Amino acid sequence: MECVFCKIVKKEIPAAVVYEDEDVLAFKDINPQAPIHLLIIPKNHLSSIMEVDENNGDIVKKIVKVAQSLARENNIDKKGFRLVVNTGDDGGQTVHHLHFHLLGGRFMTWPPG
Ligand code: DGP
Repeated sequence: MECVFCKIVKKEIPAAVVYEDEDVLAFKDINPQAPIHLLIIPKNHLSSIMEVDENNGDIVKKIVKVAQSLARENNIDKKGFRLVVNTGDDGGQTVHHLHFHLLGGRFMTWPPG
């Protein structure tokens, strides 16, 4: 079965898109864990952060820039936010297409569960 985030990229399933360019897509998480919970993904399929290397690493810089501008747009840049990349089973990754969670709008506790 095809990756659910690839399907969102191809507009085969709907998502509340908040940012899009030729390489990056950002949309609202379907199961928000904070008042602001966005997912920022590369359009090209990478299974996890473990697949980032010198050939495709520019995408991470782009995603960080998108995260910064979405944080500003949502007025959480000054108060703070969390940018999270769950990786693998122990990391709690359930969708195997690299994604950065941008969470904000409430105080985040530490350590995470
Ligand atoms: P993770 O556990 O880090 O792999 O996070 C996957 C996130 O993806 C989880 O918070 C729920 C979200 N998600 C899963 N399927 C969909 C979907 O079809 N649409 C949207 N918008 N989010 C999804």
